[in-house]
Amino acid sequence: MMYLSRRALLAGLSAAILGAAPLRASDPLFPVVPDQGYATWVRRFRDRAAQKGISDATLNTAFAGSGFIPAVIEKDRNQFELSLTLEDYLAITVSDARVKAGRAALQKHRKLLAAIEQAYGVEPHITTAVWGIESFYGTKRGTVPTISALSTLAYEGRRAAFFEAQLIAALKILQRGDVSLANMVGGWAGAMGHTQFIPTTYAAFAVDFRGDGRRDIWSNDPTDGLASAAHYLSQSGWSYGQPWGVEVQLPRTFNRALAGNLRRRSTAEWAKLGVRTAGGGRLTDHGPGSTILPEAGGGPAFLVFGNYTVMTRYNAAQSYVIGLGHLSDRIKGGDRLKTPFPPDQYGLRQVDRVALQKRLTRMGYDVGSTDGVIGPKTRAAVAGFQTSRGLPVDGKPSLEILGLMR
Ligand SMILES: [Ca+2]
Repeated sequence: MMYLSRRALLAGLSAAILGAAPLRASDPLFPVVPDQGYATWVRRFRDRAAQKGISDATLNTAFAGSGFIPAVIEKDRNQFELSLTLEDYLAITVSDARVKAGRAALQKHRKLLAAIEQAYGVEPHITTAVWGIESFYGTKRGTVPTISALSTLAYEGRRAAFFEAQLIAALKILQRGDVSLANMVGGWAGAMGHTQFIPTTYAAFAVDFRGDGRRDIWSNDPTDGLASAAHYLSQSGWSYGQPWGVEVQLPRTFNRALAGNLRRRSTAEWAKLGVRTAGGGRLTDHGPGSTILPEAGGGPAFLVFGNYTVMTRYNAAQSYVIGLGHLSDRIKGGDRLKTPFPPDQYGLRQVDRVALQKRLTRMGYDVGSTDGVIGPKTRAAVAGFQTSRGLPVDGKPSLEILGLMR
């Protein structure tokens, strides 16, 4: 059965009941609203698009079913992900649920993943991890209409030139017939399908793995999406069999100036400098690598190799690449990181934060999920607890507050 969220289902039903225009792609959290400035922008954009080979017919179809989405602009202005610590980022992206689902996906799709490995030289646990990070194994591909999202960002976004190039590439996809306008949906910033390709990445790297004539990354069948992700990594220089990186233990005297992902040395040189495996053993030689220490206050360190740099092609953020790499290791059966992270700004470790959230939940407060990531809901719950006990109210968790809940 086709996957449809309850929201999408309701939107479809109401359109059918109202007998409105034919059902088109829409996301109730990202409604299209009329906007005069946008309409004027579209009229001028059509000339630029025509010069780049987009036909009138394609433009008519695309813009008859698309419009301005203010919620996309709001998202673009509030990107909170940038402020997460690595520990919090990993709590979300390499959660037990995502590891478990990844191991199940690896099993379920092992024949397809093996065929992709054969074709592109990218290991099944790596392709599966990209799938897991990008769309939780296809279950969160996004339902925002891509042409509306990209035209909104090109019209009013921070990076107009970038998004106009993405919009042109998206229109070329429609023009070629790889997908219909109604099915061309994805994230609010134009990333589409199982492995969340932006249109220019799609143009350069998407493949039609079974040769049925369409490069289909949007439908429930993950074949083309997964093959396209592996093809992208392969074309970016993936080395088969090389780890992305390994967790390491640094000597207490380690000179931090030697760290950084462009400062490469041989394994023998790192060993001479006192770098060991996280368990304290001898390093295995996987080729030249760099040492990275993601958190200023301590925590896990990694020796990363060429494949780490390949992964930055997908997303350059250090947390992202470590999350992707670590998830791939866990899917393959690997352990959690060995080195603990230092206490956070509140003096709490992850185990304390989870305990605090669980106690607040038992008291009836809504903290969202008990993942150890302190967000607005947990802070509001702490403020509620402080109020109920007649304490000064600042919404800041602490060991003292945790103690009061025992
Ligand atoms: Ca295909």
